[in-house]
Amino acid sequence: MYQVIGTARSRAMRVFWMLEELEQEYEILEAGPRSEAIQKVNPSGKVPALIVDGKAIFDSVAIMQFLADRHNGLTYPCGSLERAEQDSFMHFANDEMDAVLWVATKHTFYYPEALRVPGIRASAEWDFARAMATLEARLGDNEFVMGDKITVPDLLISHCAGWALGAKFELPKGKLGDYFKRLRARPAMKRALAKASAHTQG
Ligand SMILES: N[C@@H](CCC(=O)N[C@@H](CS)C(=O)NCC(=O)O)C(=O)O
Repeated sequence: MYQVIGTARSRAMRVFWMLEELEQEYEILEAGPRSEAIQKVNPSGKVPALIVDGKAIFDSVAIMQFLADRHNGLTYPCGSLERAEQDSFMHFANDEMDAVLWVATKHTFYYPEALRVPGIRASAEWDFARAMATLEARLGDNEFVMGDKITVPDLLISHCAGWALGAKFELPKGKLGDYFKRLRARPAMKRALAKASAHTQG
């Protein structure tokens, strides 16, 4: 059985969701960033980590793609043109959404106060709005970013959109708003949330 180190309020949520989509069993080892449990397996102290066959894999995106490849779900095969496009959406989400939100988060409460630059928030909102315009154009009338088939970047994008909402960034309405709602309504997402929350409550 897979083990995931992390919490629902971290990027580990992406991994729980992916495991639910793939209908894989997993155990949550609840531990936060910089905790002793994560530092034992990941020198950076960042969550999540996936423990598989005694080996720890880090980085939520690497973990999600590994699981998709291993269980042949939510992905196109390596070397296909579709996979190249799918990967480009992964990089888009990481560069234009995750990185922007992470900078804003660090300057809001994560860094020691002396290092926080409040003005960063305005530039992050500007970058995020541009990312939303790009995504809207790339999504078009599709159900998912790759068309009819849900793939790994949909989960990543949706997780970032939830993060943005929590951080009070403006999220578009219309087709993109519907796309976000569609993803968050997925039964696998709800199962992941219920399992992670039940875990947190003990
Ligand atoms: N690219 C990594 C980022 C991991 C990351 O930054 N995780 C946060 C929690 S969501 C963390 O552990 N931060 C601790 C730190 O930066 O010190 C991933 O996607 O897993």
